[in-house]
Amino acid sequence: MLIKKISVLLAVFLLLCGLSGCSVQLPGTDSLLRPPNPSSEEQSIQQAIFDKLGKQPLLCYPKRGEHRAAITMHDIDADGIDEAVVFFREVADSPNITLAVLSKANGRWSVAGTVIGEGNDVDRVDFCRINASQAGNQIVVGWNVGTGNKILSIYDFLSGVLSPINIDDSLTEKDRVSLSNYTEYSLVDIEGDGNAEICTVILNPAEIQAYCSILKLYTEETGTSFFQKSGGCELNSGVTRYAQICSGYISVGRSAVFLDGYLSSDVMITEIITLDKNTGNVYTPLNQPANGVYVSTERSSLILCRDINSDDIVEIPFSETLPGYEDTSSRVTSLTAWHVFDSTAGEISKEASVSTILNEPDGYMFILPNEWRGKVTVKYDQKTKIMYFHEVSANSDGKNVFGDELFRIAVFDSKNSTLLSSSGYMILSENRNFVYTAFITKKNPSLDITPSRLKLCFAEM
Ligand SMILES: [Ca+2]
Ligand SMILES: [Ca+2]
Ligand SMILES: [Ca+2]
Repeated sequence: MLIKKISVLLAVFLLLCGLSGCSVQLPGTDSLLRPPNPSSEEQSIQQAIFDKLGKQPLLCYPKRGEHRAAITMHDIDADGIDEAVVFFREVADSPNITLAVLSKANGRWSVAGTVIGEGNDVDRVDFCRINASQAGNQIVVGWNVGTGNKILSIYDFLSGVLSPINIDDSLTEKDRVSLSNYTEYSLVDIEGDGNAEICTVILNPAEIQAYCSILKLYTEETGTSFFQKSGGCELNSGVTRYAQICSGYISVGRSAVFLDGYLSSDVMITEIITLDKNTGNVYTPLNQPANGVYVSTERSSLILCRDINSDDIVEIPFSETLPGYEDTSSRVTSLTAWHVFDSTAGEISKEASVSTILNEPDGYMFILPNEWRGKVTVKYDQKTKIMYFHEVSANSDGKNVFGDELFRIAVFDSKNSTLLSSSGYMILSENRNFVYTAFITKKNPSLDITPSRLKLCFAEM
């Protein structure tokens, strides 16, 4: 049990550090990105571009994704030495952005290859092994084009040569365009064959149904590689915008893409995109209109999917009513039960992997031990920022009511925490602004409420 709790906390910690498989895609963060003083290595890279162009490159930063720097170091061709991947404009008002790959030999950087990008800004850049028949990764670049449109490009860097991998040119122009456009994309080995595919998602293009496509790399005998659509399916068109896309597993060895989207400003759903093992087709198991299947993942709390317990399987958060709130609704004091999709049964798992109480206003979560479920409920006082954990009792009608207080979690301003020293509160966690504390009010041996347990169950968000 202790190990499980530690793994849960570790998962939370990794999430806070941004190391989980699911990357939250924040809106444009130009204002947050201050170009740091370039290191001497970065100066050498910029100098190599200057030597090639005869002018100083104006660096561009990817707006979203894992790699937000204008210069990203990555060993693309797997020779053990990092290349530098750089985005820049040659002149300030140029509509074009250049992607350059530089290599280092004998201590000197030089430009190995450049291509003009498809857009006027960089959305994301990723590195992924899409072609398992060769060592190294491909460079996947999402370009912003005008307002709202995004185009995907994939580049090879083989034997020191940078070249785009095209979409099958036997397709019509319209099909090629529709395959390379995206609202979101995710890299996923959906067939589990060791090669990554690219899942592109388009939200309601020109008022038609939202859909996803799986782009797969094919290599001809001549060695020429190209992308073709290997599958796709329709998505929920009620979604107004996406909050997160990530790839992960729905069960051991079975990959999927998880898509969190807003139905309205305060209602979120999750869509799962995976392969139907029987037909080999891509489908959304939670939403199959043709088969009359709709498994609701609607929730009012705007919480995203994640692998909450570090077992590689992604959980979907569901809001549950806590005892005592059956006749009312409260967003702060609801339980979030993290369930997996049971692909054998074709439904959401009956048992939650983990249950949490999320206090979004105060920025923390409390993992409710399974054996406390139904026995413990909470009250929240927004003014004092105190969350009270109570026993659950039943009234004469058999309805759940609040019993005795067991413990409370209080948030103090870190500059004004003198109260703490004499009050019996213990510190659960602290940061620059706040001290998170707990006070055990009543011993309840059957629930095993101890300071060390409260600490294990608590995590800042
Ligand atoms: Ca290399
Ligand atoms: Ca694959
Ligand atoms: Ca999990």
